[in-house]
Amino acid sequence: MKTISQWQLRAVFARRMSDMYGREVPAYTTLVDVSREVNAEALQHTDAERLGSIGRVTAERHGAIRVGTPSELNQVARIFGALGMHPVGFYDLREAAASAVPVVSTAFRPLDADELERNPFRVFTSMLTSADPRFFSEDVRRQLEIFLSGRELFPPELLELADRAERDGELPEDAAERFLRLAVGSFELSAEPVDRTWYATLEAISSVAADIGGVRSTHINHLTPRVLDIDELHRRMGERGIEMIDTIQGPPRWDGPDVLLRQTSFRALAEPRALREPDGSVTAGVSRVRFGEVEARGIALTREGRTHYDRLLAVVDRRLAERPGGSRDEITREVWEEGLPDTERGLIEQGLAFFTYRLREDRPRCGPRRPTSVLALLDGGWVDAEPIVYEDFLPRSAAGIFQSNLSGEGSRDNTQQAVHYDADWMAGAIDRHIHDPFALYERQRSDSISHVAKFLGLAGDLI
Ligand code: OOG
Ligand code: NI
Repeated sequence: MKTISQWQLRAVFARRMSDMYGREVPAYTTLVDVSREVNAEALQHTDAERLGSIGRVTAERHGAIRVGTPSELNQVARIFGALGMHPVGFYDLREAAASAVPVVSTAFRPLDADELERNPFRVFTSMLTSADPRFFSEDVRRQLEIFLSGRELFPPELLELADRAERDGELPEDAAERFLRLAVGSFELSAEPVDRTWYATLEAISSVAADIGGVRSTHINHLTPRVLDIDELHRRMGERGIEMIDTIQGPPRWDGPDVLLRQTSFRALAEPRALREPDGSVTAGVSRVRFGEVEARGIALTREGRTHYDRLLAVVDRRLAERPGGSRDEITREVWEEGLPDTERGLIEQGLAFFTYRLREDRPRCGPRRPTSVLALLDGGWVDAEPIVYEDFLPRSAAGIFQSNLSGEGSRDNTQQAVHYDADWMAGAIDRHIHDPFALYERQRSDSISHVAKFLGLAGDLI
């Protein structure tokens, strides 16, 4: 019988999730249509595919899901493991958000360049920090734990199939179909009535907590297509009557290279949701927990580049505070023009961004001594530099996405001591290594350099 490999499972899963979400949240379909339109037009520009082939970009999505406990997170990791997606990065959004966002997160995604090229599906996955007393009293925490331990997000058959796909690297066709059906089904919005009182108890603390711990199932919170011109997309969505948040988060539009990630979103319409009243009757309610988001991806920054980026953002905040009423976009652009090199070469020279290097066909065959630095190889025409795309997320933008989704500020008692969570804690909870995004990009860069050095017979390390 035919077998389906992990990357094929991933590609089909991403496509079916997209179809399902389009049925559940129709504005998402508009977003995908407009993204496609904008991408087709962007292809007219010569460098349109510099950060990914149009095939990859068209299929590219990220999703966001939220779970309640370490053991639910562990199960999610098994399901994504089956799809060749591994946990990368640790995000503590409790500190990144001004209002109550009691979660810690990681992103499941493919690791290797060829796997990313086949299908780069990634899912930002958050877990409720119910042990943090700044958000949850002893009493609520106990109730939450009882509630969460009594629910089953993923059927055992799904988890068994996931383990098998992860172990074997593939599934026979019929098992693959069963796995995909169960997996997509577990991220649909459940029709089961929501207990109104319990939901409201959590909502007073944080609407994120209610969305996660107030219901007996999980659901996809949003799916995000990738677009090559996010400013144009923002404008066109407005024309179609879909009101986006008024900012694009992350770096500004400017004439220099795009780095990291720019994102913008809209709040989805209210969706019908059955409620169970205290007297046991079921009434028709609505919930507004889901939304649409779109993103443009840029070049991955090195650790130094990232520190520099965070510094630039701090300058933006300061100037904005000094100039009340000033335009954030304009100030960000101004800060970028002062503070960031406006060419890819400049980013390389200052060690701010990641590139891979490839020997040029028309490289010099003889002549003066061969250079010993990457920059000299580049300037001398030996190699081309290709930007490495940023495959991860930004805590500040993620917090912004959560916040744009909240119905109220929630509450938080900062006199209580925070509970510490970190990447090691999460690795223990899901029994898997949490990959460091910087290390993954660095490996891609240094592999390409070793290859060049070996081919040219250059002794020692290139700097
Ligand atoms: C996840 C928010 C983070 C992003 O794109 O930064 C995110 C969520 O709302 O569950 O998706
Ligand atoms: Ni997102």
